[in-house]
Amino acid sequence: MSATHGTASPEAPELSGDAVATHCPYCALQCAQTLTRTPGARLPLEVAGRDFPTNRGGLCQKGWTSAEVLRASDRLTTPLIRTADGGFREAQWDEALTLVSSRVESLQAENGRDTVAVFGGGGLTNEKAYALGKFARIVLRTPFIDYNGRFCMSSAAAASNRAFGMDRGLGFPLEDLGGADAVLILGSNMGVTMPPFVQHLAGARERGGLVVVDPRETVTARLTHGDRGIHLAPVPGTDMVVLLALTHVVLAEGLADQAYLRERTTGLDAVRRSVAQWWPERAEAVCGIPADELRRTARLLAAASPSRGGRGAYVLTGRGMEQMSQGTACVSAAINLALTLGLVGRHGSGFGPVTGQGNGQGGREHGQKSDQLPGYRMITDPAAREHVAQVWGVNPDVIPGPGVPAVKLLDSLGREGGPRALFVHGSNVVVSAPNADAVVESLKRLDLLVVSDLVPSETAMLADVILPVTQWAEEEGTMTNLEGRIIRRRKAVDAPGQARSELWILGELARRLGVLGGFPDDPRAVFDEMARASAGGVADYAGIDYDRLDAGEQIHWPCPDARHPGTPRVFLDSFATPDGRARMVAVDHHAPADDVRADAPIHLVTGRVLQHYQSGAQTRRVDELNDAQPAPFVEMHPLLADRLGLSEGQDAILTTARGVAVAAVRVTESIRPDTVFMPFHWAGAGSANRLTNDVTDPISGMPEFKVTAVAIAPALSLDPTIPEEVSAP
Ligand SMILES: Nc1nc2c(c(=O)[nH]1)N[C@H]1C(S)=C(S)[C@@H](COP(=O)(O)OP(=O)(O)OC[C@H]3O[C@@H](n4cnc5c(=O)[nH]c(N)nc54)[C@H](O)[C@@H]3O)O[C@H]1N2
Ligand SMILES: Nc1nc2c(c(=O)[nH]1)N[C@H]1C(S)=C(S)[C@@H](COP(=O)(O)OP(=O)(O)OC[C@H]3O[C@@H](n4cnc5c(=O)[nH]c(N)nc54)[C@H](O)[C@@H]3O)O[C@H]1N2
Ligand code: SF4
Ligand SMILES: [Mo]
Repeated sequence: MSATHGTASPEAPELSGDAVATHCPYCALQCAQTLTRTPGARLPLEVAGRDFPTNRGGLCQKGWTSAEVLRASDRLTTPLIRTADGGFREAQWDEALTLVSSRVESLQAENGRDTVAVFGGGGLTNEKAYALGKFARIVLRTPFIDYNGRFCMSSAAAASNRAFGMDRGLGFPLEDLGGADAVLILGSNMGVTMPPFVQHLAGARERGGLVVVDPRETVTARLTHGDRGIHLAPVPGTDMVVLLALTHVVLAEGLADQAYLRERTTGLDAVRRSVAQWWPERAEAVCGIPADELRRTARLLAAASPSRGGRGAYVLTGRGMEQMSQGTACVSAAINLALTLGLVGRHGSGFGPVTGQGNGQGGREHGQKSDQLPGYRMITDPAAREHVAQVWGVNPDVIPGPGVPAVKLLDSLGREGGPRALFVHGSNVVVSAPNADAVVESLKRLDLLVVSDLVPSETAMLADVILPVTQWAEEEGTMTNLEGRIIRRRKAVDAPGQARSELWILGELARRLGVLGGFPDDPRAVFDEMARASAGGVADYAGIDYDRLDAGEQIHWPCPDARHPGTPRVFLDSFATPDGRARMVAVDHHAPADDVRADAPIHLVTGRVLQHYQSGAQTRRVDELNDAQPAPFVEMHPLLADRLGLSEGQDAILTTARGVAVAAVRVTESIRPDTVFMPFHWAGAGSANRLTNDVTDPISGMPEFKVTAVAIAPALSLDPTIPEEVSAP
């Protein structure tokens, strides 16, 4: 029987004996997949899309080809230990783990417990993320843990927390979007980064209400063509000004939802004052969008809002406006607009950031963040420490205080007083962290680098010890998707060689470091403990267990007890703030930290292409994806290419205050002539993060990935100061 017929529920479909219902290994849409075992075939599994509320059976090219990564030709299948000549040799688990634990013990004896740091990832299952946070706090007893979610959701999370007292990503099921008259999308290119998401925009498009804000005319922006909506292409880094102007128009033209603002929010007066100076003509001078377009957009959104008789409107944010040194403030400005229109905590309308990584939501709830304990609790809160310590069976004093956010952590490695050892689980920072050349230097300063991965990523290749782990179809667990919906990842095949789950690895290391018990390798047991640790917290999973999920229940947190159905829509009654009201926070604009100037006159923005995922560690190992997008490139407008003397396919040298990169030119009219775009999926000479700025948002710690000033020249005029590695790509 097919998964889409009969009485089967979306999470417990009736499948044949050889088929397993699970979800895609990659992004936060977590499209549902059916994996069918294919004994004897080249790949152990066949992948098909499965009907589910988020993807409705659809998958993107990465999802279709995901089984290839299971059999990547250089898949890690045995622990590897660095040799004196700089290579690696194969080792048994016992030798590798004992080496790691004895090195950790001696480094900690010499320098103190906080000489060891941990870097996690938003791709880890909830169970692994929880175990990793617990391992850092009560086995290593170090405050220094953070993770790649800092690069991803930190600004959105910080702004949601301060406005709503809770960060649940989208506070509503994706399907709700379909009923709205308008959807405003700022800095997300989901047509490329989450293709099946686009189905949910059909309603707004039909009614001419899709608004996309992006300096490029992306696949997503093109969805507005043909009277489907509006594309606004601001100067990079000026979304704040767009939002201040839209809010200005809503207030000035009497389009705000005054009753909602009175009953459900605080802080309007300060916001009103802060937007007063951003009348559309003034905004136009900064963001480059004609004042009339700003007015038209504000009126379109207002007409869709429930207070003006519309069917509803949504405001969605993506990394394009969040990965800024003013990222948190930008998201606050988006929230202020949504609140002014009376959209949040209401059926059929809403606000939300579009979470990125597979478990980007769950990964930020269970203790990988430097200042956080499970259940989205703060590590500085005595009651939270007490509760979690009791679940962990330790004295609260054992739990260290807050550490530092990712960029600062990476920079501190091996420096005076900084950590001398690092465990990496689920991130390829050599490619994905800002100012990547400096990150490589940081990693080289370490006395001990231990990387757990599926493949020999660029970061793993710098390690002293590499530990091979299971992936996706080889393990059980849970993920929390972009809607805060908890879903099951299920095992379909055995892992090759000696690859082991990191739940097992962490337990073995704990034992060797003298902590007996508390680190089971059974994901169900870990989930149950995590649920108890989260009980009473903001992200409350206490009422969820594998039995409920396996019976097909669709549960969104918070879910405080076993009879609770979960909370698909948050804030319908009140916000999670002390007074139940949403807090509007007045914000103002500042230019990017590294803004265009005479010797770097062009805006460099970075992002993604369809075929590659993040640092490319997984997707660069899939032939079909690699053939489609084989190499780094820089996208530019024909006018700019002309001015720079560059043509299609020619190599350009890009120089910023951090570094130099070389990439092939792609000429396209779909980008502003003052801006170039580079995807960040590659290592080496064309690695975008050699160029990006590691300045961070003061509140969230988010780096300014999305905008920096760059100088560009044809690769012919090679400067002798350019490193050889770059000049000979
Ligand atoms: N194919 C693919 N899909 C993915 C991923 C992947 O690596 N590859 N990663 C997943 C993850 S972790 C994430 S976080 C999401 C990210 O998903 P998105 O946020 O959709 O992805 P990006 O391409 O990083 O950025 C989106 C857009 O921001 C625009 N942008 C740049 N500067 C600005 C600006 O100043 N203002 C505005 N408004 N826009 C700007 C870029 O032109 C780009 O089109 O994708 C997820 N899905
Ligand atoms: N210039 C620029 N840089 C960016 C961004 C941008 O837009 N522009 N976006 C940022 C964003 S939003 C993100 S999310 C980051 C992501 O960048 P990274 O943190 O580098 O993410 P991935 O490439 O997904 O790396 C995951 C690694 O973990 C491995 N892995 C997968 N599953 C597991 C597992 O279960 N356990 C273990 N131990 N390993 C596993 C994979 O093989 C891979 O090597 O990049 C950021 N960097
Ligand atoms: S959109 Fe995301 S979850 Fe869906 S198939 Fe593509 S990568 Fe996988
Ligand atoms: Mo991300």
